[in-house]
Amino acid sequence: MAYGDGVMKALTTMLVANRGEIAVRVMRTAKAMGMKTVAVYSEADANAQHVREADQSVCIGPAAVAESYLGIEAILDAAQRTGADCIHPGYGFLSENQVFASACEAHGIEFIGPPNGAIEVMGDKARAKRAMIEAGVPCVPGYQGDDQSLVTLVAEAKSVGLPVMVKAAAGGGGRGMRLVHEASELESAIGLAQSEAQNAFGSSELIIEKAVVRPRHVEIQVFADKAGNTVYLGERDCSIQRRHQKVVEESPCPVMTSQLREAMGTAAVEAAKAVGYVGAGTVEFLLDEAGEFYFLEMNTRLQVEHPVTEMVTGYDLVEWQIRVARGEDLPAEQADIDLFGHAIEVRLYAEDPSAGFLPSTGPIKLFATPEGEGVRIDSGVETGDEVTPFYDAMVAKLITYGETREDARLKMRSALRDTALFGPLNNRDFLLDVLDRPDFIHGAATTAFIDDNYGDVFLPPAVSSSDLAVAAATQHVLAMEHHHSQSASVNEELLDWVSMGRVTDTRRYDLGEQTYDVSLVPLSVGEYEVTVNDQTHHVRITDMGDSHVITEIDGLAHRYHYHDEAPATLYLSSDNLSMMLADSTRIPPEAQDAAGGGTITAPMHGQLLSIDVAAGEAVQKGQRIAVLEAMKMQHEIIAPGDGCVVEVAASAGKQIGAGDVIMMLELDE
Ligand code: MV4
Repeated sequence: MAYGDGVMKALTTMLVANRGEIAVRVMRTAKAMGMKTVAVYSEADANAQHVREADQSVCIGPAAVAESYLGIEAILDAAQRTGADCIHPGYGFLSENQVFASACEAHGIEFIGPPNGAIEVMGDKARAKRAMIEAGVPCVPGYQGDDQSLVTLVAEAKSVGLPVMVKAAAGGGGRGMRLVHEASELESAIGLAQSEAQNAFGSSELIIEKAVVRPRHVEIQVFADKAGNTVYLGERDCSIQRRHQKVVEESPCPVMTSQLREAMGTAAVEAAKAVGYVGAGTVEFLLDEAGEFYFLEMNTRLQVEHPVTEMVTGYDLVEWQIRVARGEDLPAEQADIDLFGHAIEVRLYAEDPSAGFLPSTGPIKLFATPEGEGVRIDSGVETGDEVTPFYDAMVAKLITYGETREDARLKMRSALRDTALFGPLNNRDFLLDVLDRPDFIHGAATTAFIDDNYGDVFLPPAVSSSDLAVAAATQHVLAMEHHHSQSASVNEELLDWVSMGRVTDTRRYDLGEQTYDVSLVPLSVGEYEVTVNDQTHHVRITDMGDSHVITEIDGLAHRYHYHDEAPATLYLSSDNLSMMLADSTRIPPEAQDAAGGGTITAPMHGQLLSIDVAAGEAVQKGQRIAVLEAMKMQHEIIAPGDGCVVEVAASAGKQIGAGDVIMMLELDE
């Protein structure tokens, strides 16, 4: 079918060629519009939330993306078997893949995305830039020509003027990019960039641009229907990024004016029209300190951060995509599109900020998020699910809305304080810190924000003695409840407590270098005197649910999320700190034994500090064989019995996931 011929298509069944939060989010709108939904999944995702929420689901292969979510044949086959008449690609994976888009068309399946030609032009920085210059869209001054000889590139860089950005034409999102300050470095930098580009993208083609200093990343959401109507839906400021991964996004951009918005919006619409765009697209610009803007690239998909645009415009962009795919006109004209209030989105990643933001995996023991007016959570996991190492580390997005930017910011702080993710380490505490930085508060953050404010690691705030007092009181109450529920044989400890009223309950938490000895004395039911090293607190447990506890510490009320792994471990999350606390006086010896006899696995995600034995060595029961550091605590891994080391599977200094094999022992009978 040709675009713009006015033909309407009835679309009844949507296959979503994606996973995680975006698959869940897309299916919700499809369902709301009366469509049947089909999920595809890899073997690692057999019980994932997007599969649970779909009407039908089809396994498309093993965990590795190349064998599942990138498998064009298997996905088209799933579409045919389930009668899907359209495919939504989400973001990432096949969303900007021309081969996939045309294969859908060849199979008579509507690809919910732009026409092939638009994907093709925008996928090549040099072609995209030439098309934009032709269309009158402001671009960063530079060179995007065919002559790729070293002599020409160096000469062009000099005439553009240093500093310059050297970018791979086939790259994107910051990959294959380098900044050159000195003329003397040009030749080697360009040579290196060419070989890197060849290796990474199969093409050594480069473009050269004047480097914009401390820009903001401001992108315009555009939408076009098949009749050629094209509009812009305001902007998103995505300046806060870590290594080209967005962390916080918002709309409107804090420094936007109505004149600038109209200029950028018009330029973005021209960009879309120049490539015959259809559907949802995003035109990325750099905005410099003088208020000049420059085209960077166009993303030919629905983006991760689209919810902030939905919040300030009131439109459902997935609904718009479906209407456009059916052949309908855009639901609104430019003159009708207004922005109201302010929206902020943060990305919750399963990663370890204290270890360079390395991905963190494992079972999710608790995922609790707040509900309320002006708070939206887009997530792809629930309590009991698992974060696996195969896919992107983003597990959820929190989006808040307020009348003003400050309203939205305060609402986000409060939403994050009410969020707990236990199991995989995550960036919640980091996000809270970002929200309170002066540059963010003042709307002054540029792309230099993370470098200006943080190094390569983020160290969480220090644990307070009142947090540890709450931990001890919570563990005490849970243990008492457990004894009560097992009342057939009344525990000695409980008997002591009942008959004498007061018995000191002691615990020891090792956190990094520090050891905290905690002693708890019950004063009355739910009321304790808790001493942490030398500091004494008065703790009252005022309310306790399955996953939250409200306490009054020295007269001040606090709310915590918790997850209990009796008898030793308690996950606890305060307003700004997520903790995993293990009471070393209660770690049972059997918990240190490995699951499969001689298979020694990591009890939790962490960094292996040492491996103390080598293959072939004999070990004795109780001997330390490795040390794991997790959440600033050192855990000794001990041999569960006498035997011999068959194989060492992990190495010291490396991150390791919960359940990963450290070594194999052969235990004596
Ligand atoms: C630039 C630039 C400065 N000058 N180009 C990074 C991602 C890719 N989309 C383009 N990027 C940049 N291109 C010129 N001519 C600075 C960046 C940049 C950046 C852009 C957006 C968001 C975050 C960024 C972080 C570092 C550098």
